[in-house]
Amino acid sequence: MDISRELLRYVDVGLLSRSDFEKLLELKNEHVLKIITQFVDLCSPNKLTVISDAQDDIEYVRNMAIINREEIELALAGHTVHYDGFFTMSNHDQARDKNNTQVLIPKEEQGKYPWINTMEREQGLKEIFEIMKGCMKDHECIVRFFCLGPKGSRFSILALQLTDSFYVAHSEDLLYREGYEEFKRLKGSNDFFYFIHSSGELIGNPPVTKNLEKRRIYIDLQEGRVLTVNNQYAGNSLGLKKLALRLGIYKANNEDWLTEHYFIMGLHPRGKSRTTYACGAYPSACGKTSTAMLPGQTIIGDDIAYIRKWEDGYCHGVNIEHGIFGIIKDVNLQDDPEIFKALTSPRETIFSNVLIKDNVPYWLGDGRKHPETGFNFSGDWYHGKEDIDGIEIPLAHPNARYTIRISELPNANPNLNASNGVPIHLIFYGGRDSDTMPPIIESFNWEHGVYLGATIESETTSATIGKEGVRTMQPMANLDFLVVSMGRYLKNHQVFGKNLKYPPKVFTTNYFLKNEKGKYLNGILDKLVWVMWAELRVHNDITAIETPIGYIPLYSDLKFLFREYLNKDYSKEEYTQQFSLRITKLLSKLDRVEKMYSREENIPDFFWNTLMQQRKKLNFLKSEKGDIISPLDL
Ligand code: SPV
Ligand code: MN
Repeated sequence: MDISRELLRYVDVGLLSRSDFEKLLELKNEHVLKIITQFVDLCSPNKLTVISDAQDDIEYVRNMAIINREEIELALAGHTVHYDGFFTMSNHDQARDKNNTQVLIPKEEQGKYPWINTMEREQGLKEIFEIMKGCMKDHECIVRFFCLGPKGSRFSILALQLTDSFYVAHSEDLLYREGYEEFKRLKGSNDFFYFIHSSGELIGNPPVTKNLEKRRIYIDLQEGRVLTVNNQYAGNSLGLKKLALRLGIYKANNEDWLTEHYFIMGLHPRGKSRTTYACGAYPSACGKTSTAMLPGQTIIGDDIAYIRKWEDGYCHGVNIEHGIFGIIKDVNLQDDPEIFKALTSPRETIFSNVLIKDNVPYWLGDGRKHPETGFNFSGDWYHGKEDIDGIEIPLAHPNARYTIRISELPNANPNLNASNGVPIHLIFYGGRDSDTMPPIIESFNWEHGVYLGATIESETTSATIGKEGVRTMQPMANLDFLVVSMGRYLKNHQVFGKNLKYPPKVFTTNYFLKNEKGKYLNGILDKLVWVMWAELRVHNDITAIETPIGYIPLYSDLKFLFREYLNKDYSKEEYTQQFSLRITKLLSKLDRVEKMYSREENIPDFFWNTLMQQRKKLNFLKSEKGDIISPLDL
C-alpha cells in the first residue's frame, strides 16, 4: 500500500502521530488517504491531526480554537466569539463572496449558464492550486469526518473536511453530525464529498486572513469537492454549508430528488393534535430562521434540506445539518423570543462579528442599551468610529452571526434525527419585497407553486458582499447556489412533484411589504399568522379567495388567527392594505420575470404558460376594476 507508506513518512517526520495514523488506516479507504496526502503535500501544514467521533478529539478542536485565539471565551459558560477578517466596511470577510465563488466546468459548457459564475475547470484548478501552495505553512491541518443528514439514513451523504481553522472545525461540530464511524461503513468507496479549506496567511490578534484579494472558493463538480482559501466567514469557509449545498444540488439534479435551501419545521395548530411539516426557502436575512423558530412551533432545520419521494406518497425531508448559523441582527426578546432566549443562556455557542464589552456580546437590534466602547470586528471600537474611507463602523456587523446546536433547544422537533425524515406537507417561498406581493399567497397546484418559487424577488442584504437593497430575482432562494441550468432545475422540480401522490402545497410569503410612505405593513411576529393560515389550508379547514396570482385569505380567518396567536385586533383596514392587488406592480414584476428567464433557452413550457396566463388575467382584472383592487372586491 503506497499511500499508507506515504502517511508513515508523515509519522516519521513528526507531522502525524502514530495514533492518528491508525485512525486513518482504520477507515480502510484509499480515497480518503489519497486526498489527505495530495493536499498535505500541496498546503504544507506543520501538523496533521485526525478527529474521530470521540469526545476527547472534539474537545481538542474546541480548546485549540481558544488557544489559537480564533475564538475568545465570553462570560456565559460555553459562549465564545470569533472574528472574520476586516479591513474596511467594503473590504472584509464578513459575508459570502459571490464574485470569487466559481463553479468549475468543462470548456465546452462555458457561456451556457447566464446566472452562474463559471470558470473553465483546468484553468480554475491551476489558479487555485497555485494559491494553495504552502497556504497552511505554520498551521495545523485538521481532518474531520461528517454526515450530511441523519446517520445511517438513505438520505445522507458523507463529507470529509480538511481545514487549518479550528473555528471552522468547531463550527462544523455544532452544525453537523459526526461521521468518522459512518466513513467506515463506506467500505472503501469514494461516495463522499470533500472540502479543503485554508484561512491562508493570518495577521493580528485575534488572527484573521491577511490576503483577502486572493480569496477563492472553487467548486469542482466533476470531483465532488470544493477548494476554498484565504477566508474565514462560514459561508465561504465551511465546506459543509453552502459549498456542500452546491454539490448536493448537482447530485440531486442528476438523480431524482431535491437539495434545497429549505428550513424544516413542525407546525402545531392550537386545539388540534396534528403536526404539519413545512419547508421554506428565503434568501439570507429575509426571516427564514425566525420562521423556523416561531413560538409554539418546533424546528428541524433552518437552512438546507434533502428531499426525496417516499413510500407513503409524500415527499420526505431531512435537515442535513443539526445546528443553526443564524443572523443575529434584530434578534431580541420581543421579535424573536425563542432565539433570544437560546442566545442568552449558557450552552455551547459561537458568536461572530459582534461587539464585546466586559465579555458580554451585543449586536444590532438586540433591544438592549448599548455600550459606547468595546471590541468588535474592527478591533477596539467606540461609538462614531470610522474606517479609512470615512464610513462609520457599526457596533456589530449587520451580518454578525451565532452558531448553536438545534438538539439543545427546547423547541427542537423530536424527529430531528429521524432517518426517514418527515413528510413535507407544505413549502413556503419568500423574499424581501417592499411593494409587490401580498403577505401570503397560496398556489393553485404544484406547477403553479414551482412558478411562484421561481419568481421570488428580493432586495439584496448584508449576507453577501456588495450593495444592499437591490431588487433581484431569487428563484427558490437558491440562485446563489445553483450549479445546473435553470431549465433543468425547474423541470426537475416539476417532475418531482408530479410523481408524488401528495405533492406539498406551495405558498409564497412576503414579510416586508410597505405602504406608499415606506412603512412596513406588518409586525415581525405576524408571520406566525400567515404560517398558521397555510396550515389550515393544507387540511382544507378553511376556504380562500381566488385571484389571478393565487389564493389569498378571507378577512374573517385572519381576524380569528391574529386574535388566537398574537392576541391582536386585526382590522379590515389593515387587511385591505395588505391584501389589495397592486396590479401595475404585479404586471411589472411579470415583465422582469420574462426578461430574466428569456436569457436562458429551455425554460420549461409550464413556466411560460403560467406567466402568460397570469398576465392575461391581471390585464383583464385591471380593465374591469382598476389598478389597486381591494380583496373585499374580489
Ligand atoms: C445564507 O446566507 O443563506 C446563510 C449563511 O445561511 S451563509 O453560510 O453565509 O450562506
Ligand atoms: Mn442560508
